[in-house]
Amino acid sequence: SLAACMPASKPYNIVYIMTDDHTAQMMSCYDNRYIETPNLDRIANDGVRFVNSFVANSLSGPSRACMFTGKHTCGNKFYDNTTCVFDGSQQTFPKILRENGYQTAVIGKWHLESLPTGFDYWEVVPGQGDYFNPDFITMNNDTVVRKGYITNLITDMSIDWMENRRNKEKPFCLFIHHKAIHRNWLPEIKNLALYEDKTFPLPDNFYDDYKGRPAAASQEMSIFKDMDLIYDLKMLKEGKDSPLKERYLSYIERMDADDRKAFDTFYAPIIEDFYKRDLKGKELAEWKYQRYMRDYAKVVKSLDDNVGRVLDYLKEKDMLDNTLVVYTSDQGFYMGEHGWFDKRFMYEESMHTPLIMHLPKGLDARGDITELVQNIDYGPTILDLAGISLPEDMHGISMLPLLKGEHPVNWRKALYYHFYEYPAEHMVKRHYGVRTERYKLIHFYNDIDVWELYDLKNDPAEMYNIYGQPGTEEVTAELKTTLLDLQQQYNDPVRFGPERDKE
Ligand code: SGN
Ligand code: CA
Repeated sequence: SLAACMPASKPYNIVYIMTDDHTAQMMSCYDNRYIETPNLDRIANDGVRFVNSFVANSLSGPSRACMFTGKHTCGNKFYDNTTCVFDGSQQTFPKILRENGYQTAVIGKWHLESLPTGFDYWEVVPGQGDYFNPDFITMNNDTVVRKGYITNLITDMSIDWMENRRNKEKPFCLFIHHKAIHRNWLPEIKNLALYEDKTFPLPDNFYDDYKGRPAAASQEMSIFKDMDLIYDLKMLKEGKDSPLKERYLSYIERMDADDRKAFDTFYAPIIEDFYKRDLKGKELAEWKYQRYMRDYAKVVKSLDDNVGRVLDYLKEKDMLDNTLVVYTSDQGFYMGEHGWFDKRFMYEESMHTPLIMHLPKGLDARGDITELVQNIDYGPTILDLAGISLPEDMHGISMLPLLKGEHPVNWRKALYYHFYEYPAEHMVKRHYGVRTERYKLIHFYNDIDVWELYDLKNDPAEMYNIYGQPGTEEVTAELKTTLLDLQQQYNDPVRFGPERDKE
């Protein structure tokens, strides 16, 4: 018959763009208080915006391992950035795509310690990578220096792969993994002067006293106490020292001479003014906050421009109708909420991660999607989109029905979270917990045994730990049952106690 002779509809391509530490507060499609991100907004405006999108473990390596395996940390065994090496022989969704005829590539930040497996092409930065003239590890395990600013370079290489290096007979899945917006927020030279006139509003809970939240009280990620004046805030001056000064020098010394000159010239009057004023207390805290916000915003600017370049390329090549474009981050971040930078905690700003998508023809959802989703769902979704049946051992579930505009009544009602990197930098205690639409229950364990309960409807900023308060017995019991069910379902051996430490 005629129908049998018709070619099957072309398989979808996937362009997956993931940044590091880019939080929804700093995307205008999520939050209009701070900055404009017109290119990211293009994705959200013609596609979908997930408003309840979360990670399973708010830290780079673990988050990436959850994403690639579709499994919680207990299933992929990449617990933390500091002691783990990703077992690259395990199942990942890029491998499954490849076995099913896809071309796969990853370019940029990798951060899983072992080298990438399961990709037709990869070129990744060692560890965190550098903003200026960064090193890259190539597929034959050479380290090469590439000249330029990292966000531009990763984009150039990604477009080059799509245009010149891939097998165009096959559908593809490309992972564009940026270093931006990671600490220490070194802006591209041409963006240095941006946002200097802007005064960012302080979050309401900038001066949090952490009452009733001992784990929040003992962290080391305070803008006021822990942010390094030289390394983070660029206040380099003869005779001034700081704990991370040497690291800072090693980063800025990578710049070309003319870039370095422009960089030093830009900061000179700010440094001069800063040391002259000799700020203390709240004035110093708020000065640090403004500099942090400005640097972060400048780094976002390069990112947004480069996302625009990728979208323009796909448009010019007529690929948008056939390509799913995903934009997300390895986790959210604190922009001064609770007085903090960094992430790790199961609190909203860092458990949340931005997730917006441009949808190819055939997927009709538009606007906001409110269902609870997590980064373990990305693999199942992409496999499902490619028409590949899902392996049974993945923890995540396919979001494809949501992308078709459906709202399954039996969609999950609770998300599981588990963070392990302690004792370590920023000193956020180990914890696991459960988040439903309305509530969050967290158990901090290891060298502490503290439960926290938040009513996100009445207390979205998570300032009032209501665990143990009269009237919460029933909801607490329900959440504990859900938590245990999830720990059993995902086979997490740590159940209501520090069992992993005893193994
Ligand atoms: C580095 C940063 C930390 C950050 C971790 C993890 N310190 O160690 O501030 O929390 O990365 O970030 S720095 O002095 O080296 O900048 S992650 O996103 O890679 O998990
Ligand atoms: Ca990160």
